[in-house]
This record gives sequence, C-alpha cells and structure tokens, in this order.
Amino acid sequence: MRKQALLSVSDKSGIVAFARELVALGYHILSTGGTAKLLAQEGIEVQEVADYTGFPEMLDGRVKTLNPKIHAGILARRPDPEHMKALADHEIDPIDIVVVNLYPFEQTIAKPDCTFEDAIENIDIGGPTMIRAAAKNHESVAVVVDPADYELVAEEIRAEGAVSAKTRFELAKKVFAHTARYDAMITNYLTSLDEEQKPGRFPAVFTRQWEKVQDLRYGENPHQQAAFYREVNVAPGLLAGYEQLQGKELSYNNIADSDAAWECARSFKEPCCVIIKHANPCGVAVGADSAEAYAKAFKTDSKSAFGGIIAFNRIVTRECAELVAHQFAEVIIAPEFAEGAMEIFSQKKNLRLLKMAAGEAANDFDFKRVGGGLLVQTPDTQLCAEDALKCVTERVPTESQLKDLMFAWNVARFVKSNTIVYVRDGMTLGVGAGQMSRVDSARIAAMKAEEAGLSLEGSVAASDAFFPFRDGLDVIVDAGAVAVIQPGGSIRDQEVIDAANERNVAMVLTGERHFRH
Ligand code: 93A
Repeated sequence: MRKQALLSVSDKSGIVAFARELVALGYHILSTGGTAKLLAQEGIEVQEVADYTGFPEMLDGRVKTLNPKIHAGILARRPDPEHMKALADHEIDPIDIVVVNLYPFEQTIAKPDCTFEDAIENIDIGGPTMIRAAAKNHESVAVVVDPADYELVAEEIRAEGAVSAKTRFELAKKVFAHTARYDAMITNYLTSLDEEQKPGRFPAVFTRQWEKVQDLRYGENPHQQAAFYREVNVAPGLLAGYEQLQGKELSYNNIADSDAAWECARSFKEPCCVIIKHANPCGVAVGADSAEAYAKAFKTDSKSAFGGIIAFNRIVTRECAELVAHQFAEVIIAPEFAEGAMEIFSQKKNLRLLKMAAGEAANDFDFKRVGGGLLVQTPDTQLCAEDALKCVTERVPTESQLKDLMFAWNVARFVKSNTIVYVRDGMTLGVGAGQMSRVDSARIAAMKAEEAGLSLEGSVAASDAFFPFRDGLDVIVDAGAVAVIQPGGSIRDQEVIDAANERNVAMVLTGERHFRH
C-alpha cells in the first residue's frame, strides 16, 4: 500500500523542501488548493484533495478536507483488520502523515483594521479537525503543526523508514496544546466583543495557556509544591525568557524576586543596580556604570543586602563583579556579563547568574489569585513625566532635587505599600516598605538610613500614595528631607500643603498613585 501524507498549511514556510523530501521518501502527497498549487509550481508531484475525494472545495473553501475519505484515512487503526477492511471497502487509502497549520486567527485579530468578518473567516474548522484526528490516532499517524518539526520527521523517516512512536506521541501532545490555545484565542476574542462587535480588553471567559519551564523543589515554603510556567511566546525582556549561565537551580522565591529586581532595573535609562530582598528593593541606585551603581545601592542597606537578588540594566564588568563578589547574593541578573566577570563568579559555584534578553515588552496583564477566582489588571507601567509634575508649595525643587524626586518616584513603584523612599544623588538612603501605616513607613525608612550611617539632611522623599494627614509629612521633614513627591488627591491635601509650606519644603504632585501589594 502506498504511503500517504496530507499537506494543508497556511504558513507555507519550509513546506516545499519538506514535501520534496517526503516524495523522495516514497510518499504520495495529498494537498488542499493553495498548498497544492504552490507544490505543483515547484515541480512536486501532488494530488488535490478534491480530486482524491471526488468532492470539490466549496463554500469559499469552508469545506475542503471535511470528507470521510480524509477522516477515515486518518482515523483508521493500523493494522486493525476490521478498520483496514472498512477502508478497502470504500476505496480509502490510509493517511500516515498529516502536516497542517491553521488559519492565522491570532495574526488576523492583531491587525488594527481587522473586521468581525475577517476574524470569523479565520476560524479554521477543517484544520483542527484533521490534526485532532491525527493526534488521537498517533499510534498510527504522525502529525506536524510546527514547521520547526519538519526536519526531525524527515530525519526519522530517512533513518528508520517511519516516524518513531516517541516522536508521534510528542507531536500529538503538541497538537492538543495547539488547538487548545487556538480555541482559547477565539474564546477570548468572541467573549470580549461589545454590541458593535469591537473587541475589548477583558473577555467574559478568560483562557490562557502556560507551558512548564521547570518543576521547583518547593514553593514559598518547603511544605508547598511548585513549578514555574511561562506564557507561550514570551516577549523578549520578560523574566520567563531568562538564560541561566551558572549556579544552583532557581527556587520559587528566587524567581519572584528576580522578576521584581529585573523589572525595576530595566525601568531606568541610566546604568542602574537594584538589590531585592523579600520582593522589596533594599537598595537602588544609578551611576556612571554598573560598578558605581552597585556600590551606591549596596550602601543603602548592606545588612539586608545579604542573600539578596541583584539586577543590573547594563553589562556586569569585571570591576563590578569584583565588588559584588564581596557579598553573599542568591541571584545576579543582567543583560550581559563580561568574560572577566564570569571568571570571578565561576568561583562561586552556587551563585545563579541570569542573562536577560533586552526588550521593552511588558506583560499584558497582571494576575492575582483569590479564593476560587482571579483578579486581572493591566500592569503598573505608567510613570508620570517630569514636566507633568505640579509644584504646590512656595519652595520649588532645585534641578538636582527634581532629578532625585523622579528617581525616588520610579523606585516607589517597585516597593510594597505603604511606601516611603528617601533619596539623594541617585541612590536610595532609606526604604520603608509594606507597613499598614504610612507614618510607620516614613519612620522605618529614616531609622534604616540612620542605621546605615546615611544622613537624610537635604534628601528628597517619595510616597507611593497621598498623605491622609500631615503626620507622615512631618516625620519625613523631621528626618531631614527638603522635597517630597506624592500623588495628591487626599481630601486633606490643603492641610498637607500648608504643612509643607510651614516647614519650608518643596512638594510636587504626580496625580498618579502606585500601590503595590
Ligand atoms: O475552511 S476550513 O475550515 N475547511 C476545511 O475543510 C479545511 N481544510 C483545511 N479550513 C481548512 N483547511 C485549512 O486550510 C488548513 O488548516 C490550512 O490552514 C489551510 C490551507 O489551505 P490552502 O492549502 O488552500 O492554502
């Protein structure tokens, strides 16, 4: 019996070479309109599905392969005698390889001018039906949905005469992940439409797909089980695209803290270093290069930096690595490590080094589990521009204070609320994080600065949300700060502004708040 392959692809990359290979390996090729035409043009012997089934493509191509001759050919168990006899009775040849990729629904709806009709026409029906059938029958059929797998399949046939059972099973799993994702995209799109059939941001039924990167030894605590997943097709720049250059396996908390560190570091334009402990920055600084930024960031709270996660937005040089090597760190993250730096770090076998791909991309959504549900929001990527600040006091900040205020404001976005951050000369002097009272955060940050031997005289301070009373501001001014940045918007704003004037400090309002929980 002749071996048969069915080729029907929207993404035609690599298909000509693969088809040529299959013909050379003795396969009879069945193919749909567009694919058949391309193969024929390239001089490859191919039979149109319509010619094989005796049934024309119809309804603008909506019905091409939906025919028992195709589906029985795919689904027949081999060599089950009854199945084989049924095929023979109906003059159906078994199909051994199915090569299909689907109508580009995702790319279609991503186009800004995509109409509802475009989207609907790009819902593939025949393709998923074929690949699901082939995947179900993976014991007898190999199914290829990803052009990246053409070479592997060809190689196995060349070497063994057939695709191995292991590969057929792997390919089948890929199919169901593929169709599940495809249907999820359709669901998200359709259930987000408004009355005018325009897609919105939040679908009524939200379905996403995540693929496992690795199992983790445990979760936040050793009695919790955990694994790390990444979204299919991670954009460059996001943590899930990391490359680990050396060190122990990452833990659950390592990954969470690395994400916080990297997001904060890459949000700065100047060379920046961020040291994170328990999801909060305990030192952030900018400098002429990574080494200077690190030296400054470390000074903020060298005690807490022990066992920290350190991120850089620039290359880690040998000089920088020499400085970092003096402290115990869990993870170091950077877009690049110089050879000299790698040499130094290689002496610390357990130290994890993560190399990140540069990129501007942000997650489209943030998720937070609640009992039986999911909170979904767009991520906090907004940052008030310097010229949008509103000065509300008699005293106005100097140029350098303004620069520090902007630095402090950006750092505050990455600190758990309530947040107070003291800053001078592009470095944090004290970070108050995660307190239930803003006044306590202001006190703790000042206390930590004092402990670190850092003077707050002439510093600036950021508050992630407005001051409900003047007491928080008073603590900040008592500590030595002379300029404050905060969102404003409290019903007692005037009381707070009057206090700032009374105490002769500058205050600027951002009009935006940065709670982080
Ligand atoms: O419109 S369909 O849902 N109806 C079908 O019967 C069918 N069979 C294959 N779409 C169908 N296909 C899809 O056509 C394949 O999944 C593939 O994406 C595309 C290939 O068409 P062509 O070879 O004409 O370019």
